[in-house]
Amino acid sequence: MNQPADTPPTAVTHADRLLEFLEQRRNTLAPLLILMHDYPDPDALAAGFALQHLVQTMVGVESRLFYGGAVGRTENREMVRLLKIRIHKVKRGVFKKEARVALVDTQPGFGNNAFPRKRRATLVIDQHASAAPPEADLVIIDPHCGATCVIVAQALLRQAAPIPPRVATALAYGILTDTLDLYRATRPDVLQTYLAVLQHCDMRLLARIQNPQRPQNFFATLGKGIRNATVSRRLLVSHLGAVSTPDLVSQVAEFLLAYRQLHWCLVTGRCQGRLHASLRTNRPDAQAGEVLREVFGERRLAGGHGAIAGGSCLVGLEAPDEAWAEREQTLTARLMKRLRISSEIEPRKPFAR
Ligand SMILES: [Mn+2]
Repeated sequence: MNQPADTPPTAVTHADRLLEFLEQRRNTLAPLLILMHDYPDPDALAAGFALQHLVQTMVGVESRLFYGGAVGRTENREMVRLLKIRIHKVKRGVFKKEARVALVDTQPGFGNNAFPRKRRATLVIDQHASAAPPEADLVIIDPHCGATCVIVAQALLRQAAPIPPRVATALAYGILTDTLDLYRATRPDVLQTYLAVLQHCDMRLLARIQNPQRPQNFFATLGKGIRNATVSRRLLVSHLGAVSTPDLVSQVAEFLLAYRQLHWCLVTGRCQGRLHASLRTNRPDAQAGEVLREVFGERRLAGGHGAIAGGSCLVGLEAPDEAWAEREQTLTARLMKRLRISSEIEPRKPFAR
């Protein structure tokens, strides 16, 4: 066993519960479908990919990995391509009655996945706290694990078999991105798990995923995000207008949060009839997910944790420009109110020419 030392009882329990469940259900797991959230991030991809590997090696069940939306970020596309992660877009009819569904990095009832309402899941593995426990045969929710893929990694590490380089590389990158380079890895076993998978990593592939070559539209969108930025007190807001993928919205938000003296950053982008918003904060105790849910008004439209939140609302494929602008302004106004920033101060445009 190559289980990390100092694993606290809770983490052991989660990994053990998962292994026990797979063992018990080994003859009734097929056909298994693993569902990630829409616009899957590296943590969702790593959790799904590692679960697929675990189920295949441990109980011999082949599964397929599904997502909604798109894989947008250049890093994430490179992750999928270089690690040869086979993912399938959710289409109508994939959730057949006989299919067993495992959700990773999301839950039934969350607005960010394609899982049918009122359907019971087989397995849920997630790091996001939820108001009501999801309907599933096994539910593992650990809000302090840093990244959902940590839970799957710990189960894999408790197996005698070595972790293949492609799976280990996915896990390492998933942990790094979800914990902001381990800054949010507050529990010792998260760091231990990272170090344990790192030993099996393909470092060259990891470096290529982290430093990809980027297309023209990335720089065009980033330039727009910088020029459009307005600052009121410690809040920066930037509306990108039309974007090719919602991942650009979160990427620009992360980039702009680095502007000195900011505490909060909100970036929006219009994509396929929906207004996508990303909220980032560097306040240690802030709950960005809660704040963004309040700003959206409807709870299921947004989600997140600590420093990171995202959400989207329908505006309409044919909506006129005024409808989009109105929604952008409403979100901004509600966020300012929530952060107690007076709307009477004229916002600065620090980077406009
Ligand atoms: Mn995650």
